[in-house]
Amino acid sequence: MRRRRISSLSRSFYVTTPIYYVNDRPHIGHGYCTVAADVLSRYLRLLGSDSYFLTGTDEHGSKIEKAAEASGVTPQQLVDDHAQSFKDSWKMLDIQNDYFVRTTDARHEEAVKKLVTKLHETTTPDGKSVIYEGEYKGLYCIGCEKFLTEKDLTEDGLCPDHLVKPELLSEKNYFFRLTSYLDQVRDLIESGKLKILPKERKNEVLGLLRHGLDDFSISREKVQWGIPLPFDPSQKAYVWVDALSNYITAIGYGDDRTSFDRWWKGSEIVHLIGKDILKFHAIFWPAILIAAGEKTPDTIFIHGYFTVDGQKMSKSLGNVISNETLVELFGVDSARYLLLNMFPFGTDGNIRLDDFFRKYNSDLANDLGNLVSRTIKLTRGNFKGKIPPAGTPTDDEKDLLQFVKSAADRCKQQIEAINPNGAANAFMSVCRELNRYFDAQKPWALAKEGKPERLATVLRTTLEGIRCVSVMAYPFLPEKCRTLRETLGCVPDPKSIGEAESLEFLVEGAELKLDKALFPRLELPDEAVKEAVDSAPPSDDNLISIEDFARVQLRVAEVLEAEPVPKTDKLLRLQVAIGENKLQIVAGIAEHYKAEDLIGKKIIVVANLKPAKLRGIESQGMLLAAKKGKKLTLLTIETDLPSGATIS
Ligand code: ME8
Repeated sequence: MRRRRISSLSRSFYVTTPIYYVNDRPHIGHGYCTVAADVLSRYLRLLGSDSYFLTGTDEHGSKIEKAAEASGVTPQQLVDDHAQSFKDSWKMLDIQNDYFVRTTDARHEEAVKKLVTKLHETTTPDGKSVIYEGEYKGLYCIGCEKFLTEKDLTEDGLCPDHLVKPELLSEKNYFFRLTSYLDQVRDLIESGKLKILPKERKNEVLGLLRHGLDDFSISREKVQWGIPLPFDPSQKAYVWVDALSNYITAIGYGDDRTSFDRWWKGSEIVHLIGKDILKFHAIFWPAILIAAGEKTPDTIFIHGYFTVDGQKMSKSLGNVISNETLVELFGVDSARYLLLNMFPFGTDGNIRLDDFFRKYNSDLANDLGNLVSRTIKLTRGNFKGKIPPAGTPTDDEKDLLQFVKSAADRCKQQIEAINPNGAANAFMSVCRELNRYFDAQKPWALAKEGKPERLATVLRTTLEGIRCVSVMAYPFLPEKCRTLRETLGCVPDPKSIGEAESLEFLVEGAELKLDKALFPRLELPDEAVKEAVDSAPPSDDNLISIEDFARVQLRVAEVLEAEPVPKTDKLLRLQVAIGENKLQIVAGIAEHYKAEDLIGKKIIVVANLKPAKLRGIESQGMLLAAKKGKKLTLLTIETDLPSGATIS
């Protein structure tokens, strides 16, 4: 049977991430959704579609007001600084968003005013005003920026997400008549006109709708840092109304009709979000759009959540992994690949840094990187590093071609189903199949047996297969694929997935230029988890008080003895004197200092740490060192202060 060609999608897509709260610093949870949107958008282009990719920051509301006050800066200073850290993080991860929206942009603020004015002037199908004035009494969680009911709270009366007591609020608010639109929203979702994926999430939303929802407040009276309502400037737009509107204000709602018509009305709208904000996106947002007379989104995909070592990532637990950490450890492309491929896109997953190392080594260093190295090595050894002729294909080559084509087809289907992880599995399966083919054909034996024609076919076919991988993997690993393609003498950026449908593309005689391993194997560092978590940047709610800090006893200590801990490359055992007392410290510094060079040095230690065992040896303190990437320097005291002196 002839396989069908991969049809090009030739459609237009509008792909968005949530806009992230700027009171936080970017971490791998934000990185996860943003890299997914980037991969999706790049893939859609490879499949022949247009794509517009939006991300940005959510910058208004009481949360920001409070964070700014706590840091002694103005809200504007805080949001400018934090928005920049999101932009920097996305640049570092090679994210190619088409626009970065900030809710404090004048353009966004003006468009939000137009939207709420429009809603204010509109009546519901049953003739009531969409916006009406009311009195709100209820519990409000600033962390969530939402009202909670008694049933939402934990047994101790706390917000289940932030574990803080919500505030009791009573104020004049404007309300959106959600109840008049719930039937229409349910019809949209039930009919599949608005797809909520994965389908368990669709059921969850339908469950919420069955349960019934109330009208919701769209303004706040006591908040200063927000967009004033044009029809009552004493009230500020509720952050969620302000935030959800970003999806239309960023592409020209109210100020650029051509762009708005093209990307909102004329495109398939795909919102990627986490489960925490499902109700706002799947119910409130479509209802607002229906009321405003605008098209509703086509797809809302709810991706899974990372937990770290079994716990929710949270600043207060100190287990937040930053995007920088991942890039420092693995490089940009591998960080992108790893973020998206630890578990399926629609399910939650627990991660540990050492799982990232294992995945890197098995997929990238081994299945892809090693395949490339050994193919190039044999080509160098037998054909002076030049791409050999294809020769006559046997059934083995024809089967391989079918495998590659069906993998490219699978990539397309997975992207249409918004499953980047499925597309990655498809191209990794090609790597594994190429390895199987290579091992079965034994090109090293063909070389020994003096069969240059067959050897040429096997190497050429493997190189062509690697080129196909460089197309399918390109949205995940753009820089590495460019390098790989240049090595193979191809244009760096593949134009279309169609290039992965053929095993006859390379130019015979072109010289292979790769001179170093694409994905060198990485050692799994013992302390990776700890270091990575420690390097998360400080943020507003992991600040500690002076009293907390005063409990830590920092003292000058003199190193009396130092020796390597047997059977490890990293640990040294030190005996230090702190005045009259002695402490034993086991420290992971053997790669940076020789034991004998430490004797006599005055260092700084935490002297009141609970003892812990490392490799069976008790460690009674901790020494202070400065660390960046692989470089580590102990903090030492160069004056004549005696050991035992306190640091304050
Ligand atoms: O909710 N695992 O912003 P936010 C995976 N401003 N994804 C995670 C994650 C984790 N551990 N933590 C966060 C807001 N995310 C609002 C959105 S949109 C109009 C307004 C991702 O900074 C996930 O996509 O709390 C989640 O939905 C988003 O970050 C929440 O970001």
